[in-house]
Amino acid sequence: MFNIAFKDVDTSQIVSDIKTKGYFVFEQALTEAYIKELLQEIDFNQILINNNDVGVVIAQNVKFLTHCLASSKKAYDIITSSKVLEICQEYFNDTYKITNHRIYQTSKNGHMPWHTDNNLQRGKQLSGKHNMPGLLFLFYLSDVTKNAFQYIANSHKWSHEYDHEVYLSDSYIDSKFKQDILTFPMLQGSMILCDIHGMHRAEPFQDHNLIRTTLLFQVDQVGSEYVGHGEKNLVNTEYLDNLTPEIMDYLGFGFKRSYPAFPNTSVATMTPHDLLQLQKKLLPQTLEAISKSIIKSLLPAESLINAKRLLWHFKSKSANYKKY
Ligand SMILES: O=C(O)CCC(=O)C(=O)O
Ligand SMILES: [Fe+2]
Repeated sequence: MFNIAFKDVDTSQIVSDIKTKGYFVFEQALTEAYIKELLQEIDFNQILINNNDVGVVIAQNVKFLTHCLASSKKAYDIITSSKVLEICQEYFNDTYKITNHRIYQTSKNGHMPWHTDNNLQRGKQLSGKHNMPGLLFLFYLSDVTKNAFQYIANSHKWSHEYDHEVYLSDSYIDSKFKQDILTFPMLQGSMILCDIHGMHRAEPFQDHNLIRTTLLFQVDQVGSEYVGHGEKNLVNTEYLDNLTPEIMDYLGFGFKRSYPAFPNTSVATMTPHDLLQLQKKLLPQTLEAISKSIIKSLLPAESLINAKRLLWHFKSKSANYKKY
């Protein structure tokens, strides 16, 4: 999963960098082969519609697989890796929990506002900022040349002055902190770790050929006064081959979570282009469903069951025949 060079980095060095500078970055922390396998677990072209599973949804120009702990073993293994847990253990001075996670694919254009991630929510709505310590983990799953992560140097020390704001405007940041903006274009596999109190964003971009894929997760030291803080974690039990009391606590076993999955999507959050593509796919399926329904209404239910029986016998016989 991790390159040897990253495994060899002293955890205390990582933690001390975050505590002083507010961030730590490492180029190509994940191996290329690992990312390839991880991406094979996700089909970004298969969007959830009446699908009885977790999967990909669309919010404008970004496709999200929010519940990746339920559908990507490779993502689960990164999120619960001993390196990540060691960093958390050393960074936090009390128990910590993963509060949100997702894999997302940004394409064509994007303009994310400057923000911090120490958010408290009431339902879907931001209700304020909190002062719990927290870490944001970001892994580039594609080469990121444009739309790179940006961080304002030392902002983790002053962002609380803006706790009454949801975002800061580009013009305000340019006027006051332009010289402090750090931009991190890096190759696939690179990792960025930052204090959630730091002011950051993904650099705005416009490029019809660009697709950026990212794994993000956030870990907060959730205090007892913040019961319910965080999104629910849907985990595939098949993946839980490394369960310890520490991981159970980190994943939030038995801990209430009241935030809805991010982002909040519906057909209305799709772009006109994606909606049209969807209609194209739905049209033949709609016609097929109509003809099936006409046949069903014309034939007695008994004959349909008999037809299904015969078809099953026929199929299983030909399958058996093929075996020999
Ligand atoms: O994708 C990025 O570079 C930043 C994402 C981010 O800050 C967020 O989703 O809160
Ligand atoms: Fe963020």
